[in-house]
Amino acid sequence: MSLPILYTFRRCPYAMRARLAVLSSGLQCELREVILRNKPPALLTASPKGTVPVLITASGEVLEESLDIMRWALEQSDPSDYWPKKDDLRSLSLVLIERNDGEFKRALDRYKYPDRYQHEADFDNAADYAMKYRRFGAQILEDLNQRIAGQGYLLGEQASLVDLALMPFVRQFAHTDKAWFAEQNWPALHQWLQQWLDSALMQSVMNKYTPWEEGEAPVLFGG
Ligand SMILES: N[C@@H](CCC(=O)N[C@@H](CS)C(=O)NCC(=O)O)C(=O)O
Repeated sequence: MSLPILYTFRRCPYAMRARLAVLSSGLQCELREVILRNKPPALLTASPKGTVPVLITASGEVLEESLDIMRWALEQSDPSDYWPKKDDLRSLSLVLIERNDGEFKRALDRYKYPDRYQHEADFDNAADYAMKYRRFGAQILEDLNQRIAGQGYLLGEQASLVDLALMPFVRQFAHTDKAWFAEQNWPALHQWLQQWLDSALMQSVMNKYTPWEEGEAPVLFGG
């Protein structure tokens, strides 16, 4: 039987969350590392929108949103109970992910790469623009810190899909200026991030793979 195929890019936070979920599910996939500026035709044929991650199931269904891939994996096998059973926790997860992928990602991109946004109406100069968006992002991080404080994870005392979904983005924000991040009064968030970064799960997810080429022997991931 053919394995599901996961097109991914090591440093993409959306692809990271998909790999985190697949790995924690224990399912096995064929991993295809992609270079974003040179996407393989097989990926674009399966998913013309051209983003990663993309997962093609064994039956040929194409999942082209990271959250769909996470749910696809955890709905089949979830040994760590990451996908909450209760409706209210599922709804809260989706609200937090939507804010992350919308407002927070927007702030992250403008803080990290201000020069790319010179055409925007509120752009004055790169340094001030970056700081403005760092402040927006920091408000959300402040909220995450409060949610984690006293319970350890975003939804409670147990890690969940929402921790996996947000962590790669918090990591990117933190790594943009590590000294600044470390100075912020967010002890719970600092500990939460460090714990994920040190985890065996995250270490495996960050393994390096050479970019995939058509006709190569499959690279197995997870399982
Ligand atoms: N909503 C998508 C977003 C995925 C996304 O934007 N991925 C970026 C890389 S981090 C991408 O593939 N961009 C296309 C490109 O840079 O060519 C998801 O959740 O999977």
